[in-house]
Amino acid sequence: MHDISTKRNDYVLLSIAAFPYGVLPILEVDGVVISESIAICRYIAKMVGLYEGTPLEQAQIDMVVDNINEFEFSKSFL
Ligand SMILES: N[C@@H](CCC(=O)N[C@@H](CS)C(=O)NCC(=O)O)C(=O)O
Repeated sequence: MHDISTKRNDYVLLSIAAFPYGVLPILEVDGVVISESIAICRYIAKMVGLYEGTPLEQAQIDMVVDNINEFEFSKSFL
C-alpha cells in the first residue's frame, strides 16, 4: 500500500483501469484497484481488525457508517 498524491488535472489523463469510476480516492493493493471511499475504509478496517464480530455486529457497524455517509450526501443538496 502506498500513497500517490496528485494535482487536480493529473489524474484526468490516467486510464479508467487506474481510476475505475474516474474519481479519487483509490486504493491499490497488489495490483488490484479499489474505488469508493467507504469500500476503502471497510477494507482497511478489516485488515487492522476493526471490522470483526458476527454478521449482525458487522451490520451494526455498517448502520453507523452508512448513516454518517447519508448525512454527508444530504448536505450536498443544502
Ligand atoms: N463516492 C465517491 C466520491 C468520490 C469523489 O467525489 N471524489 C472527488 C474528489 S473528493 C473527485 O475525484 N471528483 C472528480 C473531480 O473533481 O474531477 C467516494 O466516496 O469515494
